Amino acid sequence: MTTPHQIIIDTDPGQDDAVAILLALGSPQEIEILGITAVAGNVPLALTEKNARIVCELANRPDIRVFSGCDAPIARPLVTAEHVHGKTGLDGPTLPDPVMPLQEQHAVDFIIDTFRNAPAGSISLCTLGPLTNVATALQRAPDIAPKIKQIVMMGGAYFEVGNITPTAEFNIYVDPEAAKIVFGAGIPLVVLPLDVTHKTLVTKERNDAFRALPGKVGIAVAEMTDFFERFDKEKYGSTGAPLHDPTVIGYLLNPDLFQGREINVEIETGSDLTLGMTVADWWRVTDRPENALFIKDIDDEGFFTLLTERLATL
Ligand SMILES: [Ca+2]
Repeated sequence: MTTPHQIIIDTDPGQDDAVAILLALGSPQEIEILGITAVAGNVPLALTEKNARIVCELANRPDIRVFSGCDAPIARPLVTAEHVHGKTGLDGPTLPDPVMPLQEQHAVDFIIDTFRNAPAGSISLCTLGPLTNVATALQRAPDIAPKIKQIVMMGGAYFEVGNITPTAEFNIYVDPEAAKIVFGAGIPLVVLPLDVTHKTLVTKERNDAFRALPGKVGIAVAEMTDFFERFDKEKYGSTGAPLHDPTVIGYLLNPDLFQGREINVEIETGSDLTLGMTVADWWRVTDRPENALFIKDIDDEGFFTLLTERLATL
C-alpha cells in the first residue's frame, strides 16, 4: 500500500467545498487530513468555519481539527457569494449546529507550524477558496514555500473566462493579491479552473445516485447540490450544477482522470475591468516560465463514479 497524501484543506464552505471535504473523508486509504483551515469567501468567516465543522460532524469525524483564518482579503473588502450558496453557505439540507470545538490556533499559524515541522515535500495544500490564508502564511514565513509538496487549487479560468465578473473566477477575484503571491511563490501548482469544473456537472442521474446512497451523507449531498443547481442551471442553461471544489480531491485520488498543460499563469491585479483574471498562456505565446499545471479536461464519468463510491462509505 502507498503512503496516504497528507493534506491541509483550506476552504470557504460552500456546498461544493462540503462535498470536497466529504470526498476526502471518504478516502482514508489515500488521504490523511491534518487540518481544515477556514477562510472568508463564499460567506463570511464566522459561517465558513462553522460550516467546516458541520461537514465534519455530518461524516462523524469530530476529531478533525478545524482552524479559523483570515476574515478579509489582503488588500480589499470581502466579496461573498450568497446569491449562489444561500445565506448560510450550506443552504439545502437541514444540518445541526456543530458541537465540536474550533481550534484555538489561527489557521495561518497552523499552516506555518505544520510545514516548518514536517519534512520538505511531505504535505500538500488543497485550496478551495480565496487564497488569503495561504498567501498570508507565505508572506509571514517565506521559508515554508520550499517545504510545500504542491498546492492543488480550485481557481481561475481560461476558455471559460469568468463567473463572478466576465473575466474572473470567484476564488481568484476575491483576493487577487493573495493569488499573485501564491502563483509567484515557486511552489508546484495544480490548477482546477472553471474549464474543468464546468464539465463536472451534477446531472439528475448523478444527483439521484447521491440520494440513493445509504445513510445521511448521500441525502445531504443531494440536497446541497439541488440547492445551487437552481442558480447554475438558470445562468448557464446546463444540465446540472458544476461541482467545482471536489475536483481538487479527485485530482489527488486519481490524476489520470485529468488532462492539462504545464504553462505560465499570471494574475491580473491592476485593471478594474479584468481584476482577478488568470492570464493563462495556454498557447505558450510568451517566454514567461511555467508555474502551474493548468487542467483543462476531466473524465467526468470516472470522477462521479469515484465520488459516489467514496460518499457511500461515510
Ligand atoms: Ca470554495
